[in-house]
Amino acid sequence: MSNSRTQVAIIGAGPSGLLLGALLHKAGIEHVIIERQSPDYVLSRIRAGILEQVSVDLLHEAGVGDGVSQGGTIHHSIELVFKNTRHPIEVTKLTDGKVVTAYGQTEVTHDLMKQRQRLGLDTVYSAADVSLHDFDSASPQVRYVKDGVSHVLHCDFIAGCDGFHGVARASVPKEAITEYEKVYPFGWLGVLADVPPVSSHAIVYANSDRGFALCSMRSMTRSRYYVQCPLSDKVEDWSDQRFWDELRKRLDPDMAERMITGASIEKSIAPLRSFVAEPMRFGRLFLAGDAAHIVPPTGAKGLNLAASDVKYLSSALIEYFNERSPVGIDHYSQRALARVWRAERFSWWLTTLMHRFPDSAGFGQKMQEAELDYLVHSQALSTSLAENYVGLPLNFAS
Ligand code: RFL
Ligand code: PHB
Repeated sequence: MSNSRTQVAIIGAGPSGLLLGALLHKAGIEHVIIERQSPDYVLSRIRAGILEQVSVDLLHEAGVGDGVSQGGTIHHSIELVFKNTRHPIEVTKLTDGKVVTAYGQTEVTHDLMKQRQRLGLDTVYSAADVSLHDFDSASPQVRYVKDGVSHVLHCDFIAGCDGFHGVARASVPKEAITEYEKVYPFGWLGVLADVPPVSSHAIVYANSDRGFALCSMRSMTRSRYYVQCPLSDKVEDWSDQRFWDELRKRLDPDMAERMITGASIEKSIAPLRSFVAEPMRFGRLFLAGDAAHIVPPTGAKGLNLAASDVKYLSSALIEYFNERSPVGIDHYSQRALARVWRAERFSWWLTTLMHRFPDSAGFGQKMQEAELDYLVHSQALSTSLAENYVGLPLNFAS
């Protein structure tokens, strides 16, 4: 059995954990990250692609802004497709100059991992049997097994950054936590391919009578596309040819014709879910990112919410250790949840507007078309879409 000590034990080396580690290190606060998977496995997960300005600013603050500055693509608009027709929403014009940046979660993770390596920061990968103890006392511990040896890490605080299926939220007594959840009756089939994106200046969100489709990108030579599919579908049901044929049918004719196809380099199906756990603090344990909340990917808020949680949490911990003030940690949960619920609302609204629901043929479909018509002709509703898409400010009245 080996014993060690740090100030903050971070569970999970996804974007939340890595970003929190970088910000704490910069402020001179010791931490260790404990991750269940190997570095290669963490990097193999293809997920988010769109960063709000708040998230880009945070990457710069954490000292890893060069990657996104050099490799990111700035978007000034969104393309909405419905009834086979394309309608641009001029996001930048509607938000006094704000933009989003297309830059992959894989790249964000890679940039943060490289920085940790360079700085010699402590990350325990492939940790087994991770468990959390005594976080309702002043001396919490994290236990884990690495290469057959048991370890106890003593700390002042634990940050649960271990995603939706992690151990942190599951360690909280049931009566101390309230969970809110909505599961959607479909999934997204995603394909990554080394072909130029059909739209490199804007994400395309398509509502079609065959279901939702999305065209995104990772670079000028790498595309990320999705189609709505039944939850019962398996990746093996979808040959590349079937995927490209289906995607084309859900877009407007011009885009369908311009679409360049190629062999997929990744293909996966993700279920869609809205989920929030309240509160986000339990004594000396804090939850951040997907460990505390999930949004359906429509609107691209998941990674961005993880980043804003980490901004609030790192500021609170820095205030605690460097200014001896508990005000930030006492307000963390309330502050983070105010922004979480607004992003939950936006993601739920856009998901509901853009997808085919099994029970909403006829009237439901007409309501979607009427709302989309209203949206593209109304400055008020377009502005609401745009200001949520670029991301709400970090500080707003709640
Ligand atoms: P992660 O990325 O799940 O990382 C958690 C880490 O914790 C580890 N872990 C454990 N470690 C130790 N002990 C345990 N017991 C552990 N259990 C788990 C895991 O191995 C993992 O490494 O959570 P994090 O860091 O909070 O980051 C959240 C984001 O990954 C997520 O919100 C986004 O990917 C969501 N998302 C999107 N967000 C956006 O902002 N923009 C997008 O465009 C966007 N597109 C998407 C998405 C998510 C998708 N899927 C697959 C759910 C598109 C898709 C298809
Ligand atoms: C992506 O690039 O993976 C992506 C973009 C926009 C979304 C969801 C996912 O709304």
